[in-house]
Amino acid sequence: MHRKEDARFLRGHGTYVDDVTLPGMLHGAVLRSPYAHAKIVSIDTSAAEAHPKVRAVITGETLAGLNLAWMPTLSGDVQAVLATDKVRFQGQEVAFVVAEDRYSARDALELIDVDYEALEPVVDARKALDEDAPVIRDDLEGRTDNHIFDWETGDAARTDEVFANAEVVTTQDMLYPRVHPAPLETCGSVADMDPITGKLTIWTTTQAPHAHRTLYALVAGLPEHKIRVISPDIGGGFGNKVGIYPGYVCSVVGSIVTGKPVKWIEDRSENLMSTSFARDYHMHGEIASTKDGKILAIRVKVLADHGAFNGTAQPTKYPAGFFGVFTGSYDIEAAHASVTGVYTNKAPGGVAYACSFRITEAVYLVERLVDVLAYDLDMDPAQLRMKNLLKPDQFPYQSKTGWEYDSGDYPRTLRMALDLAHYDELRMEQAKRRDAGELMGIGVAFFTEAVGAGPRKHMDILGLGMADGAELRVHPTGKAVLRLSVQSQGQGHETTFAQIVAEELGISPDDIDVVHGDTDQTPFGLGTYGSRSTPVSGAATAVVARKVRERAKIVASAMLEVSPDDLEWEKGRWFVKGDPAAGKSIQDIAMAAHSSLELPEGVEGQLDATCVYNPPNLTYPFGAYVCVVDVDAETGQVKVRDFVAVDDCGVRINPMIVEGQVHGGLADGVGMALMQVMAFDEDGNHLGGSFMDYLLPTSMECPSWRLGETVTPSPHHPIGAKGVGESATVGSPAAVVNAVLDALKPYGVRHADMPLTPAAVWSAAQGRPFRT
Ligand code: MCN
Ligand code: CUN
Repeated sequence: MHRKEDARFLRGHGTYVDDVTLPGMLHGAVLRSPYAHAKIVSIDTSAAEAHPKVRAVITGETLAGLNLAWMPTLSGDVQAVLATDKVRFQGQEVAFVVAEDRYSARDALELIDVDYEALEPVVDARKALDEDAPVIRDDLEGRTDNHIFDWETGDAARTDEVFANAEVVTTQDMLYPRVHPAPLETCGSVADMDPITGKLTIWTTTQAPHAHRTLYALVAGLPEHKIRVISPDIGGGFGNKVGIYPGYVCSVVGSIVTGKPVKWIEDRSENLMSTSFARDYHMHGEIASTKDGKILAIRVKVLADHGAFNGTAQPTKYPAGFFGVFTGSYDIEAAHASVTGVYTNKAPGGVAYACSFRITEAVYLVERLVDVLAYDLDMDPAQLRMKNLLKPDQFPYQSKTGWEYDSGDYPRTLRMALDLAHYDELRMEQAKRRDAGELMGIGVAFFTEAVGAGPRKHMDILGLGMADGAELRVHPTGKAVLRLSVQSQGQGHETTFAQIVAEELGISPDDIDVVHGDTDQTPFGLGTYGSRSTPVSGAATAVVARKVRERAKIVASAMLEVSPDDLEWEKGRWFVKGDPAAGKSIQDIAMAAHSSLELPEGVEGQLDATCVYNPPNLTYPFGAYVCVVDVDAETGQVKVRDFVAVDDCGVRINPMIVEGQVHGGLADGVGMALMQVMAFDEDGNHLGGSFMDYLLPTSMECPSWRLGETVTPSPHHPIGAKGVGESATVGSPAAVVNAVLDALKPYGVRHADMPLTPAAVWSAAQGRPFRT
């Protein structure tokens, strides 16, 4: 089925936040810090205030008077809305100007005079815990260092024991660099505080409207029913739109102060410099095995750069997200990881970008380690994986770090990927090319994700349990409206969620409207990230549709004057067992449910139903990827020649949308592996503030993806579906990097960090003799 939303998106009729225009609306602009670390000595706003079109200039001091200078982050830290004491990263918000138009607001920023006293910045996370490192968070009481948290998982003693007795131990340091989700639409908001009703309406780029509303209520002290958060069409989120940014809060304060609606929209540089980055994990990995390649244990130490405020979004109990799944898809004896988080003078964030809560980092780590082990053992990396993959009869599988993988048939999926790629022929071709001095590489990666957070007894964000609501109303004529707590940023929810209802009730998807992204119109729930919409809200949708079906059964039994027990369901109608002609369609039943038909005692009319779904477990999608690259030895340029991706996300609701999700994620992977990085100079200046420097992949860098699929339903999900929105971003970087390093094998290069730009590839090969 084609996407219902395409009718408006492809014709340019979407409504994004920047399309919202209200009568009398004013425009805001943010003054940002040019320093990574500096004391604010004074701020003089008088010249800006004198600008004829300026209506208000807001500083940290203004906010402090309202008790709004600091706001809570999603990780229980606090973050400056506008700096009061000092600035802690380049691009940090210092003042907010509200003017009659966007140009005047921007012009007035230049009239604000801020006197800074530069401080030494902490740029390298590896130096953040040095004795003499400047303390970034001196706002926090009793702070004498830049340490945020230590977290560990697995069994350290058992792991050490296995390592001590192992025949082979291989270690590798690797960096998963800082990257940015960079959605096409930047972040923004339009805040409208109605001075008469006292109701605040905020149109904003958010993946989690209900969670945002509750946070605004807690921060601003406004009652929740006086706040309406509307997330209209979103031009890509990729995790960038999970958190609350200072600009959103400033637009609200701007509206309160001026009594007019205030719009604030970031430009590209602001988006890249100040909003949620992703990754930035310095990882030390060790893998133990037998001489013939049976993997025994994995041991990991991570240093996590969280920037100036700990703003990562993840369930409370998991400061390193779901990095705990770093044992990957393998049957091992023991595992242990420790993660230390530190503050640096960089923008906060830390989870965003199709990561499934740090599973991207975990998969990259284990898939690089396996390849490094293959290199050391001189084994074929595909065979090494096949030898160690979990077997179908091991599911549900209890991992050594406490996760329960719900279902899988890994060997079948890997075999399919290798067959589709013609793996054996590729290896023969590679041998020939090497003889001719050419660099060709074949990279394999296998991943398992844990998505659909999550069971309420284990998971919450800022104390809010991770369940989601769904509400289904069936109108008298048999058309329906489904109301959801999750929000689509381009994933096609209006189509796929209508399809779930259609499948359960036999109503055409065209007759089912999906409403989301408006807290006044939808039930509470924690929103869209970590590919949780299908695992959680998709389940809620199936359950609510089944409730409607059961109500329809009672109405049908009254219509047909038989006992409900004598009725049988076939898609779209209830009929009398043994008499298929005697039946009622769901449309007839809907009309009867609203009519004067006499229903049994205690049965209400209408067919509407609601559900709150608390998932019993996460879902565990998986996949096998094969990437083929050609590398130009003289320039270091990498060309991705072929990419085969076999994904298993359980039952697929809309295969076309699933493929689109996979295509997008594969492009992300090529981008991260080969070109994307947020770099900083030694003063903490951000070097990737535009798309001239921060490189996104285009169709030129991407091959024509070749996809395959296996279907292993989730046993605990009502329709057997698992999430897929982030799978390819999680699984593909390792495949690309493994391919490039496989190409460089003749030079004896074992590892090189992303991004593998031509310069990085060329340097890695320099000064090393080529050996076939
Ligand atoms: N789907 C399906 N069958 C399945 C699983 C999913 O048909 N077995 C469909 C779903 O119904 C949905 C889509 O595939 O329409 C993605 O579903 P799901 O895996 O549940 O992920 P979410 O809807 O929760 O989307 C979030 C996920 C995340 S966290 C990021 S980051 C990301 C991603 O989706 N951001 C995206 N994909 C994106 N795609 C676009 N176009 N834009 C983004 O910002
Ligand atoms: Cu981590 S990016 Mo998505 O979960 O919104």
